[in-house]
Order: sequence, then structure tokens, then C-alpha cells
Amino acid sequence: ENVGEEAPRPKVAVVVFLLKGNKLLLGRRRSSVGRDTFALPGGHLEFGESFEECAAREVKEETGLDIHKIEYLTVINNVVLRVDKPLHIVAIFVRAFLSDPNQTPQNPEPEKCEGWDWYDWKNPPRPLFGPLENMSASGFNPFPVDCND
Ligand code: 8DG
Ligand code: MG
Ligand code: MG
Repeated sequence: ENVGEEAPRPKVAVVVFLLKGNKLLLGRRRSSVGRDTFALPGGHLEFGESFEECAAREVKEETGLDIHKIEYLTVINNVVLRVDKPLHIVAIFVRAFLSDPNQTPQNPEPEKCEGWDWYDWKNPPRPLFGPLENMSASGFNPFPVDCND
């Protein structure tokens, strides 16, 4: 039973709604999970990391951008029991803002993403990454009450 292979375990990811005015940053994925769908920057929590550290590190690695005012929003339990590649990811969603509003997104991981741009959350590019489409459909609003126009 399970010789030479670990039983699958849940992973933790931190995903970032990076807000700029009334827009947010999305990029079309090239990774195998969710290929060709528009998703937020984010990735897996490393051992010993805080959620804020993970958010800032993943955004920097994936977009070159520096963020601040990182705030917890919600958590989602993602279970996809595919026979070939079962996936269970606990995704922590945060929001954040640009430390320097003049910075523009780069694409340092072109094998993982087609590139980043600012989009309207009320009229997002589609297809959205599955978990994100669910949040959109449920009316989830990542914007603080004071910038809701
Ligand atoms: P890493 O090797 O850099 O640590 O990880 P990654 O390759 O950047 O991981 P990822 O797939 O981008 O993100 C981890 C998981 O987070 C992803 O498989 C599922 C979950 N997730 C959501 N929604 C979103 C989203 O909108 N964007 C991203 N990037 N991940 C999301 O549930
Ligand atoms: Mg990453
Ligand atoms: Mg990622």
C-alpha cells in the first residue's frame, strides 16, 4: 500500500487581489492547472512563512511588483478529486495595493503566465480560473467600502 509514494496531502496557497483604483490584476495562466484561464497572482505557502510574506513574495516573483496594506479577506477549501492528480488546496485570499503606484507589472515567469494587466472585476475577462469564477458568481467584492465606484 502506497509503497514509495506519499499519500496526497492538502496544500496551502495565498492568492492576492491586487487593487489599483477600481481595477485589479489578472493574468492568463500557462500552468497545467487552469491553463488559459485568467487568475490572480499567488502561490504556495513556504515552511515558516506568514500569509503576508507569502503574498508579497509570490506577487514579486510573478509580477515584479511591490505591495503593501496586505489584508486577509477569506479562505476557500478547494477539493478536486481527479483520479490521476487529486488536488486539495486551502487558498487564503488577501487584498493588497501597490507600494509604488508608478510600478507596472512585468512577466518574470513567462512559462506560467501570458502576462498581467488591470481589469474590471465587475466585467472580468473570461474564462476566469474556476475558484475565481465561483467567487465572481457569488458576488464576492474584494474592494474596500471606500473605493466602490
Ligand atoms: P509556487 O510554485 O510559486 O509556490 O506556486 P504557483 O505555481 O504560483 O501556484 P498557483 O497554482 O499559482 O497557486 C496555488 C493555488 O492557489 C492554485 O493551484 C489554486 C489556488 N488558487 C485559487 N484561486 C487562485 C487564483 O485566482 N490565482 C492563483 N494563482 N491561484 C489560485 O483558488
Ligand atoms: Mg508562484
Ligand atoms: Mg502562481
